[in-house]
Amino acid sequence: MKRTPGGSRLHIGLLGRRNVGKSSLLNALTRQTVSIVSADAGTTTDPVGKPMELLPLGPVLLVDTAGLDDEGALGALRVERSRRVLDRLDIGLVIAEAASWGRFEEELLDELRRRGITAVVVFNQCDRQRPARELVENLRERGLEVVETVAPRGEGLDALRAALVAVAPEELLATPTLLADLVGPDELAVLVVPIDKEAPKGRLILPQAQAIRDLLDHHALSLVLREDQLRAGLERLNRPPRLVVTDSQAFRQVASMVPEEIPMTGFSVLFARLKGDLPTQVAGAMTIDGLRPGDRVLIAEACSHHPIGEDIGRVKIPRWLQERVGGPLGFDTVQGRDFPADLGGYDLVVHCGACMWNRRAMLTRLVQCREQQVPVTNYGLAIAYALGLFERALQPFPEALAVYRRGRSDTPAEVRR
Ligand SMILES: Nc1nc2c(ncn2[C@@H]2O[C@H](COP(=O)(O)OP(=O)(O)OP(=O)(O)O)[C@@H](O)[C@H]2O)c(=O)[nH]1
Ligand code: SF4
Ligand SMILES: [Mg+2]
Repeated sequence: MKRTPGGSRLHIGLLGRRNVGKSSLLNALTRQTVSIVSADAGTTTDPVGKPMELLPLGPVLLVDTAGLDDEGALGALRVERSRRVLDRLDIGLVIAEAASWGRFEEELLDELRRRGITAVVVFNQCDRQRPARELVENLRERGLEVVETVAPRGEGLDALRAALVAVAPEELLATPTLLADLVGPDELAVLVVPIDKEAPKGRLILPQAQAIRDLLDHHALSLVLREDQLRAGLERLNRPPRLVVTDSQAFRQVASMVPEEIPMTGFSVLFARLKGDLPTQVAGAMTIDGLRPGDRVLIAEACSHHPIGEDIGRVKIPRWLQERVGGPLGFDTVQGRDFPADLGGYDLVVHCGACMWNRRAMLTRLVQCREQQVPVTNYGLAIAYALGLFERALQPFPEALAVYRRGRSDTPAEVRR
């Protein structure tokens, strides 16, 4: 796992009465036995912190606590220790059984509000009893996220992740840089910008402009050139650039000119990291191998533009994917907010880099895909995969590369191409 200082992890507390399933929920979220679970009330006696990567949010610290309704002298001590956990929480999951929701939970919600901790209500044990509709509506009217789970079966966890994305503070969702961290101060990035008929007249598109600005902000150097100038541009340098970034449409051409030892990637791969969640979208791209002629692909763009000529979403990506699959696929294209609520008919979603959006909007889409078990990737990743340049495009991102290599070693050879 990525080393992230504790301070920049989102701290999420699992709170509630004894025996509601706090520890079961922690274990389900981490897919490990972190906390002991038992039918005896008061099993967890001390707060247990578990750092983890909670996709698609990123690094979090989950803190299991003792039941806050514990009794007796020893119980009071446990409660006190668990209460201290509140001092460092960003989000408190108020976990309850539907049948026993009452004053205790309402007071806990009040306390969280007073302390400025965002609350999410989790009704666990929903296999036994689901909460009354009026109660859920009442909580939602108060602006609370409400989810229903069955922790031992892992049910409702996607909804819980979605609720966490919805309430997570903006600054925790914002990744600080687009690419400057891959380059370093006073080091050089070469940006390859094709000027073809799809390029808007007289200006750069937003991802290119943002990349240049990010490099300037972080005192890195940039050399911006067209793909037909790349060879000459590289020859003039007295030392290799730290990174070459290309428009994904020119991947093949650029990869053939950039020596293997120079890390190379695409603008939209950078955006998968910045706005979305790179590992999820890497895993999504890898499902291209499982596509068969006749399967359906949703191409989604976050903003609307008039398609011109060999439009990337409408012409190039369909062509490259079909070449890879070896037969026709069905494509639908949506723009802006016209993303279908029901993704049931799709085998893959290929999303644009969402440069116009904040990260939360993109993460919400990723969660939506995940909930409906539809793999999702983005333009650059899909193109790199379809063209057989995936490892090359992931070279600057060791974690994503590890996801890819693990996935490959888990995939039987006959499914791979
Ligand atoms: N049927 C059902 N049982 C559950 C569910 N979640 C937890 N349990 C069971 O409820 C009991 C208590 O679960 P724990 O996870 O230990 O509950 P806890 O809130 O951590 O309890 P304390 O640590 O004692 O405060 C165990 O027997 C679990 O197997 C659920 O969703 N459905
Ligand atoms: S939001 Fe998407 S479609 Fe719009 S310019 Fe950015 S990457 Fe392209
Ligand atoms: Mg417990």
